[in-house]
Amino acid sequence: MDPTEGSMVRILAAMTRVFSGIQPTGQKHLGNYIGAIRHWPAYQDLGEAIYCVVDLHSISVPYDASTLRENTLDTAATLMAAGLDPGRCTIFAQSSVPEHSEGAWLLGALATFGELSRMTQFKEKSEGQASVSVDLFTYPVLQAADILLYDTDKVPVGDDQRQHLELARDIAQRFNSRYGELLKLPEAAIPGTGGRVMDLQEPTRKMSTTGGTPQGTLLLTDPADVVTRKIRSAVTDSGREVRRRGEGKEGIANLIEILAIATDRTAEDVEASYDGAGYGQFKADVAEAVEAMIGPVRQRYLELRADEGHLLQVLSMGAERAQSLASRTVAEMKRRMGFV
Ligand code: AQP
Repeated sequence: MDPTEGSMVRILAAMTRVFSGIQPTGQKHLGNYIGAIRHWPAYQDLGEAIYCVVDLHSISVPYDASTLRENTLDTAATLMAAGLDPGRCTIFAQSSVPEHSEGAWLLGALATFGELSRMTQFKEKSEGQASVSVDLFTYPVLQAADILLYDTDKVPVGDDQRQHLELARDIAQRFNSRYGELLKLPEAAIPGTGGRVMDLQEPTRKMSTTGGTPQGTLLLTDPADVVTRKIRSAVTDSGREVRRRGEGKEGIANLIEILAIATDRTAEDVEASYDGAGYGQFKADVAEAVEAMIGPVRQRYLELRADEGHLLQVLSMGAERAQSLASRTVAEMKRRMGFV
Protein backbone atom coordinates (compact mmCIF):
# COMPACT_ATOMS: atom_id res chain seq x y z
CA MET A 1 0.00 0.00 0.00
CA ASP A 2 1.18 3.50 -0.80
CA PRO A 3 2.36 4.90 2.58
CA THR A 4 0.45 8.13 1.96
CA GLU A 5 -2.78 6.23 1.33
CA GLY A 6 -3.72 5.82 5.00
CA SER A 7 -3.24 9.48 5.77
CA MET A 8 -5.18 10.44 2.63
CA VAL A 9 -8.10 8.29 3.84
CA ARG A 10 -7.91 10.05 7.19
CA ILE A 11 -7.85 13.49 5.57
CA LEU A 12 -10.85 12.62 3.41
CA ALA A 13 -12.70 11.21 6.40
CA ALA A 14 -11.88 14.33 8.38
CA MET A 15 -13.57 16.41 5.74
CA THR A 16 -16.88 14.54 5.88
CA ARG A 17 -19.66 16.86 7.02
CA VAL A 18 -22.64 15.17 8.59
CA PHE A 19 -25.97 16.80 9.40
CA SER A 20 -29.16 15.40 10.84
CA GLY A 21 -32.16 16.72 12.70
CA ILE A 22 -34.76 15.55 15.15
CA GLN A 23 -38.05 17.11 16.20
CA PRO A 24 -38.63 18.09 19.82
CA THR A 25 -42.00 16.34 19.80
CA GLY A 26 -42.32 14.76 23.24
CA GLN A 27 -40.18 11.85 24.35
CA LYS A 28 -38.21 10.09 21.65
CA HIS A 29 -38.95 6.45 20.85
CA LEU A 30 -37.11 3.26 19.98
CA GLY A 31 -37.64 3.94 16.24
CA ASN A 32 -35.87 7.31 16.50
CA TYR A 33 -33.06 5.63 18.42
CA ILE A 34 -32.56 2.58 16.20
CA GLY A 35 -33.17 4.33 12.87
CA ALA A 36 -31.24 7.51 13.54
CA ILE A 37 -29.83 8.65 16.90
CA ARG A 38 -27.74 5.59 17.74
CA HIS A 39 -25.74 6.05 14.54
CA TRP A 40 -24.93 9.68 15.17
CA PRO A 41 -22.08 9.43 17.73
CA ALA A 42 -19.87 7.48 15.28
CA TYR A 43 -19.77 10.47 12.91
CA GLN A 44 -18.24 12.69 15.59
CA ASP A 45 -14.86 11.15 14.86
CA LEU A 46 -15.17 11.02 11.08
CA GLY A 47 -15.32 14.72 10.38
CA GLU A 48 -17.63 17.52 11.42
CA ALA A 49 -20.97 16.36 12.79
CA ILE A 50 -23.85 18.80 13.18
CA TYR A 51 -27.09 17.79 14.92
CA CYS A 52 -30.11 20.02 15.07
CA VAL A 53 -33.18 19.95 17.28
CA VAL A 54 -35.64 20.98 14.59
CA ASP A 55 -38.10 22.98 16.66
CA LEU A 56 -39.37 24.95 13.64
CA HIS A 57 -40.46 21.69 12.03
CA SER A 58 -42.34 20.67 15.15
CA ILE A 59 -44.81 23.55 14.89
CA SER A 60 -46.05 22.28 11.51
CA VAL A 61 -48.63 20.18 13.37
CA PRO A 62 -50.75 21.39 16.33
CA TYR A 63 -48.46 21.72 19.36
CA ASP A 64 -48.42 23.14 22.85
CA ALA A 65 -46.32 26.33 23.09
CA SER A 66 -45.98 25.90 26.85
CA THR A 67 -44.05 22.64 26.43
CA LEU A 68 -41.90 23.42 23.38
CA ARG A 69 -39.00 24.75 25.45
CA GLU A 70 -39.05 21.72 27.76
CA ASN A 71 -39.31 19.34 24.82
CA THR A 72 -36.36 21.02 23.11
CA LEU A 73 -34.22 20.54 26.21
CA ASP A 74 -35.49 16.95 26.59
CA THR A 75 -34.39 16.22 23.04
CA ALA A 76 -30.97 17.83 23.47
CA ALA A 77 -30.47 15.75 26.65
CA THR A 78 -31.56 12.60 24.79
CA LEU A 79 -28.98 13.17 22.07
CA MET A 80 -26.22 13.65 24.61
CA ALA A 81 -27.40 10.62 26.60
CA ALA A 82 -27.11 8.58 23.40
CA GLY A 83 -23.45 9.52 23.09
CA LEU A 84 -23.21 12.92 21.42
CA ASP A 85 -20.45 14.93 23.02
CA PRO A 86 -20.78 18.70 22.58
CA GLY A 87 -16.99 18.89 22.62
CA ARG A 88 -16.82 16.76 19.47
CA CYS A 89 -19.95 17.80 17.59
CA THR A 90 -22.39 20.67 17.22
CA ILE A 91 -25.83 20.45 18.85
CA PHE A 92 -28.22 23.37 18.43
CA ALA A 93 -31.86 24.40 18.13
CA GLN A 94 -32.99 25.24 14.60
CA SER A 95 -34.89 28.39 15.63
CA SER A 96 -31.68 29.90 17.06
CA VAL A 97 -30.17 30.09 13.58
CA PRO A 98 -32.53 32.26 11.48
CA GLU A 99 -30.62 31.32 8.32
CA HIS A 100 -32.68 28.10 8.26
CA SER A 101 -35.91 30.04 7.72
CA GLU A 102 -34.28 32.42 5.28
CA GLY A 103 -32.68 29.57 3.33
CA ALA A 104 -36.04 27.79 3.17
CA TRP A 105 -37.69 30.85 1.67
CA LEU A 106 -34.97 31.12 -0.98
CA LEU A 107 -35.14 27.43 -1.84
CA GLY A 108 -38.94 27.57 -1.89
CA ALA A 109 -38.59 29.46 -5.15
CA LEU A 110 -37.09 26.31 -6.67
CA ALA A 111 -39.47 23.70 -5.26
CA THR A 112 -42.77 23.10 -6.98
CA PHE A 113 -46.28 22.70 -5.66
CA GLY A 114 -46.55 19.41 -7.57
CA GLU A 115 -43.53 17.76 -5.97
CA LEU A 116 -44.46 18.89 -2.46
CA SER A 117 -47.96 17.49 -3.01
CA ARG A 118 -46.42 14.09 -3.74
CA MET A 119 -44.57 13.82 -0.42
CA THR A 120 -45.75 10.76 1.48
CA GLN A 121 -45.26 12.37 4.89
CA PHE A 122 -47.47 15.30 3.90
CA LYS A 123 -50.15 12.96 2.53
CA GLU A 124 -50.10 10.78 5.67
CA LYS A 125 -50.11 13.63 8.17
CA SER A 126 -52.71 15.72 6.36
CA GLU A 127 -55.11 12.89 5.64
CA GLY A 128 -58.42 13.31 7.43
CA GLN A 129 -57.37 16.60 9.09
CA ALA A 130 -59.87 19.44 9.05
CA SER A 131 -57.08 22.00 8.94
CA VAL A 132 -53.56 21.53 7.57
CA SER A 133 -50.84 24.15 8.05
CA VAL A 134 -48.79 25.62 5.23
CA ASP A 135 -45.72 24.66 7.28
CA LEU A 136 -46.65 20.99 7.01
CA PHE A 137 -46.77 21.37 3.23
CA THR A 138 -43.46 23.24 2.97
CA TYR A 139 -41.74 21.10 5.64
CA PRO A 140 -39.44 19.38 3.08
CA VAL A 141 -38.18 22.75 1.79
CA LEU A 142 -37.14 23.79 5.30
CA GLN A 143 -35.53 20.37 5.67
CA ALA A 144 -33.66 20.93 2.40
CA ALA A 145 -32.38 24.26 3.77
CA ASP A 146 -31.35 22.59 7.06
CA ILE A 147 -29.15 20.17 5.15
CA LEU A 148 -27.90 22.29 2.27
CA LEU A 149 -26.74 25.25 4.37
CA TYR A 150 -23.93 23.13 5.82
CA ASP A 151 -22.23 21.62 2.74
CA THR A 152 -23.48 18.33 4.06
CA ASP A 153 -22.03 15.08 2.69
CA LYS A 154 -24.10 12.60 4.68
CA VAL A 155 -27.48 12.67 6.37
CA PRO A 156 -28.01 9.74 8.75
CA VAL A 157 -31.80 9.27 8.97
CA GLY A 158 -34.48 6.59 9.11
CA ASP A 159 -36.09 5.18 5.99
CA ASP A 160 -39.12 7.50 6.26
CA GLN A 161 -36.88 10.42 5.28
CA ARG A 162 -35.66 8.91 1.99
CA GLN A 163 -38.12 10.87 -0.16
CA HIS A 164 -37.34 14.18 1.56
CA LEU A 165 -33.64 13.61 1.01
CA GLU A 166 -34.18 12.99 -2.68
CA LEU A 167 -36.12 16.23 -2.88
CA ALA A 168 -33.30 18.11 -1.12
CA ARG A 169 -30.90 16.79 -3.76
CA ASP A 170 -33.23 17.80 -6.58
CA ILE A 171 -33.57 21.30 -5.15
CA ALA A 172 -29.79 21.62 -4.76
CA GLN A 173 -29.26 20.47 -8.32
CA ARG A 174 -31.82 22.96 -9.58
CA PHE A 175 -30.16 25.78 -7.64
CA ASN A 176 -26.74 24.85 -9.01
CA SER A 177 -27.88 24.69 -12.61
CA ARG A 178 -29.73 27.99 -12.36
CA TYR A 179 -27.26 30.01 -10.29
CA GLY A 180 -23.96 28.18 -10.65
CA GLU A 181 -22.41 25.33 -8.68
CA LEU A 182 -22.72 26.09 -4.94
CA LEU A 183 -24.79 23.58 -2.98
CA LYS A 184 -23.34 20.16 -2.22
CA LEU A 185 -25.57 17.18 -3.05
CA PRO A 186 -26.06 15.27 0.22
CA GLU A 187 -26.31 11.51 0.49
CA ALA A 188 -28.76 9.77 2.80
CA ALA A 189 -27.24 7.22 5.21
CA ILE A 190 -30.16 4.88 5.97
CA PRO A 191 -29.50 1.74 8.02
CA GLY A 192 -30.15 -1.55 6.20
CA THR A 193 -31.58 -3.11 9.38
CA GLY A 194 -33.76 -0.98 11.64
CA GLY A 195 -34.33 1.82 9.13
CA ARG A 196 -38.06 1.49 9.80
CA VAL A 197 -39.02 0.21 13.24
CA MET A 198 -42.70 -0.69 13.30
CA ASP A 199 -45.34 0.01 15.92
CA LEU A 200 -45.47 -2.91 18.37
CA GLN A 201 -49.29 -2.99 18.33
CA GLU A 202 -49.83 -2.22 14.66
CA PRO A 203 -46.75 -3.63 12.96
CA THR A 204 -47.81 -2.56 9.48
CA ARG A 205 -47.30 1.09 10.54
CA LYS A 206 -44.04 2.67 11.58
CA MET A 207 -43.43 3.50 15.22
CA SER A 208 -44.23 7.20 15.35
CA THR A 209 -44.70 10.09 17.74
CA THR A 210 -47.85 11.40 16.15
CA GLY A 211 -49.27 8.41 14.27
CA GLY A 212 -48.46 5.47 16.58
CA THR A 213 -50.32 3.66 19.34
CA PRO A 214 -49.25 4.45 22.93
CA GLN A 215 -48.71 0.77 23.80
CA GLY A 216 -46.91 0.13 20.52
CA THR A 217 -44.50 3.03 20.93
CA LEU A 218 -41.55 2.25 23.17
CA LEU A 219 -40.21 5.49 24.64
CA LEU A 220 -36.56 5.84 25.53
CA THR A 221 -37.69 7.06 28.96
CA ASP A 222 -40.01 4.10 29.61
CA PRO A 223 -38.93 2.34 32.82
CA ALA A 224 -37.68 -1.25 32.56
CA ASP A 225 -41.02 -2.82 33.57
CA VAL A 226 -42.85 -0.83 30.89
CA VAL A 227 -40.26 -1.89 28.29
CA THR A 228 -40.90 -5.53 29.22
CA ARG A 229 -44.68 -5.11 29.19
CA LYS A 230 -44.78 -3.36 25.82
CA ILE A 231 -42.55 -5.95 24.18
CA ARG A 232 -44.32 -8.93 25.75
CA SER A 233 -47.66 -7.61 24.54
CA ALA A 234 -46.37 -6.84 21.02
CA VAL A 235 -48.77 -8.11 18.37
CA THR A 236 -47.52 -11.20 16.54
CA ASP A 237 -49.19 -13.92 14.46
CA SER A 238 -50.81 -17.08 15.76
CA GLY A 239 -47.90 -19.26 14.64
CA ARG A 240 -44.69 -20.03 16.55
CA GLU A 241 -42.02 -19.61 13.89
CA VAL A 242 -39.42 -16.92 14.62
CA ARG A 243 -39.12 -16.01 10.96
CA ARG A 244 -39.37 -12.72 9.07
CA ARG A 245 -40.98 -13.95 5.87
CA GLY A 246 -44.53 -15.14 5.44
CA GLU A 247 -48.05 -13.84 5.76
CA GLY A 248 -48.79 -11.88 8.94
CA LYS A 249 -45.14 -11.98 10.02
CA GLU A 250 -44.74 -8.19 10.28
CA GLY A 251 -44.83 -8.19 14.10
CA ILE A 252 -42.30 -10.99 14.50
CA ALA A 253 -40.09 -9.54 11.74
CA ASN A 254 -40.03 -6.23 13.62
CA LEU A 255 -38.98 -7.93 16.87
CA ILE A 256 -36.32 -9.97 15.04
CA GLU A 257 -34.77 -6.78 13.65
CA ILE A 258 -34.94 -5.09 17.04
CA LEU A 259 -33.23 -8.06 18.72
CA ALA A 260 -30.61 -8.23 15.97
CA ILE A 261 -29.69 -4.60 16.54
CA ALA A 262 -29.81 -4.77 20.33
CA THR A 263 -27.47 -7.78 20.36
CA ASP A 264 -25.33 -6.72 17.40
CA ARG A 265 -26.21 -9.74 15.29
CA THR A 266 -27.73 -10.19 11.86
CA ALA A 267 -31.44 -10.91 11.52
CA GLU A 268 -30.48 -14.28 9.94
CA ASP A 269 -28.49 -15.20 13.06
CA VAL A 270 -31.43 -14.34 15.27
CA GLU A 271 -33.79 -16.47 13.18
CA ALA A 272 -31.37 -19.41 13.26
CA SER A 273 -30.93 -19.21 17.04
CA TYR A 274 -34.70 -19.41 17.67
CA ASP A 275 -35.38 -22.27 15.32
CA GLY A 276 -38.28 -24.19 16.91
CA ALA A 277 -38.25 -22.05 20.07
CA GLY A 278 -41.70 -20.37 20.10
CA TYR A 279 -42.57 -16.78 20.93
CA GLY A 280 -42.55 -16.70 24.77
CA GLN A 281 -38.79 -17.04 25.29
CA PHE A 282 -38.11 -14.96 22.18
CA LYS A 283 -40.11 -11.98 23.44
CA ALA A 284 -38.53 -12.24 26.89
CA ASP A 285 -35.08 -12.10 25.25
CA VAL A 286 -36.07 -9.11 23.09
CA ALA A 287 -37.27 -7.25 26.19
CA GLU A 288 -34.06 -8.02 28.07
CA ALA A 289 -31.83 -6.99 25.15
CA VAL A 290 -33.73 -3.76 24.53
CA GLU A 291 -33.52 -2.83 28.20
CA ALA A 292 -29.77 -3.54 28.16
CA MET A 293 -29.47 -1.22 25.15
CA ILE A 294 -31.65 1.70 26.28
CA GLY A 295 -31.45 1.43 30.09
CA PRO A 296 -28.05 3.20 30.25
CA VAL A 297 -29.33 5.89 27.83
CA ARG A 298 -32.33 6.50 30.10
CA GLN A 299 -30.06 6.75 33.14
CA ARG A 300 -27.73 9.28 31.49
CA TYR A 301 -30.74 11.20 30.17
CA LEU A 302 -32.11 11.69 33.69
CA GLU A 303 -28.75 12.97 34.91
CA LEU A 304 -28.24 15.36 31.97
CA ARG A 305 -31.82 16.63 32.02
CA ALA A 306 -31.40 17.74 35.63
CA ASP A 307 -28.83 20.36 34.61
CA GLU A 308 -30.78 22.78 32.47
CA GLY A 309 -28.06 25.44 32.61
CA HIS A 310 -25.62 23.08 30.96
CA LEU A 311 -28.09 22.09 28.23
CA LEU A 312 -28.77 25.75 27.42
CA GLN A 313 -25.05 26.43 27.26
CA VAL A 314 -24.52 23.50 24.86
CA LEU A 315 -27.32 24.75 22.59
CA SER A 316 -26.02 28.30 22.63
CA MET A 317 -22.46 27.20 21.79
CA GLY A 318 -23.84 24.98 19.03
CA ALA A 319 -25.95 27.77 17.56
CA GLU A 320 -22.91 30.02 17.34
CA ARG A 321 -20.94 27.43 15.40
CA ALA A 322 -23.91 26.53 13.17
CA GLN A 323 -24.64 30.14 12.36
CA SER A 324 -21.04 30.82 11.41
CA LEU A 325 -21.38 28.13 8.71
CA ALA A 326 -24.98 28.72 7.62
CA SER A 327 -24.62 32.48 7.26
CA ARG A 328 -21.86 32.05 4.66
CA THR A 329 -24.02 29.79 2.52
CA VAL A 330 -27.09 32.01 2.75
CA ALA A 331 -25.05 35.13 1.91
CA GLU A 332 -23.65 33.42 -1.18
CA MET A 333 -27.06 32.08 -2.20
CA LYS A 334 -28.50 35.59 -2.00
CA ARG A 335 -25.62 37.07 -3.96
CA ARG A 336 -26.07 34.49 -6.73
CA MET A 337 -29.80 35.03 -6.75
CA GLY A 338 -29.30 38.72 -7.41
CA PHE A 339 -30.19 40.34 -4.09
CA VAL A 340 -28.49 43.65 -3.27
N1 AQP B 1 -40.13 4.15 13.19
C1 AQP B 1 -38.94 4.61 12.87
N2 AQP B 1 -37.97 3.75 12.51
C2 AQP B 1 -36.72 4.21 12.19
N3 AQP B 1 -36.38 5.52 12.20
C3 AQP B 1 -37.33 6.41 12.54
N4 AQP B 1 -37.33 7.75 12.65
C4 AQP B 1 -38.56 8.17 13.04
N5 AQP B 1 -39.38 7.11 13.19
C5 AQP B 1 -38.65 6.00 12.89
C6 AQP B 1 -36.16 8.59 12.39
O1 AQP B 1 -35.93 9.37 13.56
C7 AQP B 1 -35.35 10.61 13.17
C8 AQP B 1 -36.07 11.74 13.86
O2 AQP B 1 -37.41 11.79 13.38
P1 AQP B 1 -38.33 13.02 13.57
O3 AQP B 1 -37.56 14.25 13.70
O4 AQP B 1 -39.41 12.98 12.56
O5 AQP B 1 -38.86 12.77 14.99
P2 AQP B 1 -40.25 12.30 15.41
O6 AQP B 1 -41.21 13.39 15.18
O7 AQP B 1 -40.14 11.75 16.78
O8 AQP B 1 -40.40 11.13 14.39
P3 AQP B 1 -41.66 10.31 14.17
O9 AQP B 1 -41.95 9.43 15.29
O10 AQP B 1 -41.50 9.71 12.83
O11 AQP B 1 -42.76 11.38 14.22
P4 AQP B 1 -43.88 11.62 13.27
O12 AQP B 1 -44.29 10.33 12.65
O13 AQP B 1 -44.88 12.18 14.14
O14 AQP B 1 -43.31 12.60 12.31
C9 AQP B 1 -35.44 10.68 11.65
O15 AQP B 1 -34.17 10.39 11.10
C10 AQP B 1 -36.44 9.60 11.30
O16 AQP B 1 -36.18 9.05 10.03
